Amino acid sequence: ANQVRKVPFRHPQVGTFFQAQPKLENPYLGDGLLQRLLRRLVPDDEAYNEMHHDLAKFGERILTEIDSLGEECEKSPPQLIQYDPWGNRIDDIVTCGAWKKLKDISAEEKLIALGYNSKHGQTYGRLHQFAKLFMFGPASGLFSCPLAMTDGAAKSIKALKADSLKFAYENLTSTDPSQFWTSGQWMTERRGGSDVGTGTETVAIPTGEEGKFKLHGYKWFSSATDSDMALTLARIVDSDGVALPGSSGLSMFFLKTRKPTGTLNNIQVMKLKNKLGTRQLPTGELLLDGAEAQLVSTQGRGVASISQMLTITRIHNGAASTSYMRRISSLARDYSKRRICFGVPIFKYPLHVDTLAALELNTRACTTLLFEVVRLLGHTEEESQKAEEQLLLRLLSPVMKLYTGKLCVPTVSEGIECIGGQGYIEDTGIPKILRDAQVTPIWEGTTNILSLDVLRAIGKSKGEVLRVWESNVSTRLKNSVSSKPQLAPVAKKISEELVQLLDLLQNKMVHERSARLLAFSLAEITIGMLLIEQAGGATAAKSDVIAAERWASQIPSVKQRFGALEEEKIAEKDSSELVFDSYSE
Ligand code: UCC
Ligand code: FAD
Repeated sequence: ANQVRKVPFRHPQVGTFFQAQPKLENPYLGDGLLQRLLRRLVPDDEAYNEMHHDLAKFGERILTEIDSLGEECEKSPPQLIQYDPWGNRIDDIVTCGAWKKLKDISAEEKLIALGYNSKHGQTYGRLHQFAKLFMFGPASGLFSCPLAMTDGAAKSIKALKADSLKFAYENLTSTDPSQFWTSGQWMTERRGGSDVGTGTETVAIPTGEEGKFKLHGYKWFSSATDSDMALTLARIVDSDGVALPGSSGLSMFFLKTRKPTGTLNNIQVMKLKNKLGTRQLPTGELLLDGAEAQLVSTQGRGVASISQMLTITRIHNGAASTSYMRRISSLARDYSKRRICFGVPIFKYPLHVDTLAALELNTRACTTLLFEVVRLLGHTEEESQKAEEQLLLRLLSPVMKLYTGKLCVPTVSEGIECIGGQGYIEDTGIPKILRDAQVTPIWEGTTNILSLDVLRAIGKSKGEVLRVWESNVSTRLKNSVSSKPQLAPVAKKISEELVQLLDLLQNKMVHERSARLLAFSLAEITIGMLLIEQAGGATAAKSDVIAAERWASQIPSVKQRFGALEEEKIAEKDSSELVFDSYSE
């Protein structure tokens, strides 16, 4: 009767219960779809086994080494030291040790080289490379960003076939950390990032030496400001100091960021930007004050030339967007096994599992679209490349970038909610996923700009690209149904959507205002076909069939999507009325 009950929360005790921490999975071994997809896309056993072992090993390295380096980059963001103690302007961008180590790891793990030198061919090389990048993304402390631009620069320089740039190509694709270079891509200026033709004020003044210029201008956004080189745009001025306006006045230039002495190449880093996310990444404003540069495009073909680079960086962007979805889905499913609410682990609640399934479906959808574009990239780089695949790559790379970028933000947000209040706590490392995801629909072309790019691709091919797309999707749907007749109803739904979309296009119901709707429909129909193909393939799991069925039943129909615009229910003037109600300039 005199017993004293133990009081668990009496000072200094804080109770005996501690929150369950979601465990990071090996991003390869924990991703069944990725494994099955690669097995199907790489039929050669020897090549596949080599890739499989490398990816499993790399997954382990991410768990044991890389992920914590990425965390350190978030905790120790880059700093700009503009002056030394003696008053000299130095513009030193100080990055943490982990950032430098991630650069070394990128070379050692061949994160760029795999896309250029693979003994099993280009398609295999690109698939292997992007599987690694996809795993690396959320762990990389945003080193994925300089890698994207490095890959884009390597591809552009390779295409130029210029002896004078061979050394740069070799550095960009090197596997030796001491030789490995990264590249910047400086397009955006104060006046505009979408409208580069009007926005570019940078001028290029000939030095008198063949192909050599001095650049003067202000680059408003430069990520990876610590890179070794950059490709950039400027306007060549003639002897009267006059330059052509607009896009046709732009040319592409190569420059090294530092002189042989190690000082900056007449470049001043004016500031590092204070950003919502991507805080690990040194994004600066640069004043080019006579930076020495080499003209590397035909004069006036700057935009068309840098577009090669954009195709690559946009594919990397899709890999990053999708990788954020995979990371949050993986953490959320693990958490569901550990977190107990109302007496049972939350995975026991069908409502919660439906929520997780929606995350998983979005992730799978984007994964299949990403690897389709990667496969096409590899094919178009093979010697036997086909014009049709070139067209498909041109259409589907902006579609994939915009769709994955758009979907990753709500998907990551929902995934964070699945981890409850802990998902919102900064030092869990989880909130940064949402911050970093939010940039992917913005940089490398916003959703609207890329939707317009889809119209540009269709217009430039005079519609041929759509004919090729239609025939490709239809044939692959038929093949999947032949190998697994159970898929016939799902394939029928996707075929019907395809027909509806082509009808709209034929009747010219697609115009600038509906460019987004078109791009989303193209993405969702293509994904429908890809999920069905995966479900009908030799490596299919039961969950692949479920994913295909769910996708087909949940995507909005083309009719629903375009209906309102088509019937003029959304009049242009009404949108303005809605937006600018009570607004005064
Ligand atoms: O944001 C940036 C870096 C961020 C960091 C890297 C992250 C990577 C992912 C990391 C993951 C973590 S760099 C800045 C990115 N900036 C953009 O993406 C620009 C967005 N704006 C556009 O894309 C616009 O549509 C423009 C600039 C291309 C529009 O320019 P124009 O001059 O008005 O366009 P035109 O006149 O229609 O096209 C000029 C030529 C045409 O060729 P020709 O003359 O032969 O007819 C076009 O067909 O360029 C061609 N062209 C293309 N070709 C234009 N776009 C493309 C394209 N996408 N592919 C092929
Ligand atoms: P704007 O062009 O001003 O767009 C504003 C809005 O208008 C957008 O929603 C857009 O979709 C819409 N819009 C514009 N035109 C149209 C149209 N015709 N029809 C319909 N809608 C339209 N750039 C580089 O060159 N190099 C870099 O390394 C780099 N790094 C970056 C890093 C970060 C963190 C960020 C945030 C940006 C970076 N950028 C970089 C810039 C980036 O590419 C641009 O911000 C982006 O392309 C958008 O351009 P903008 O900011 O000028 O937006």
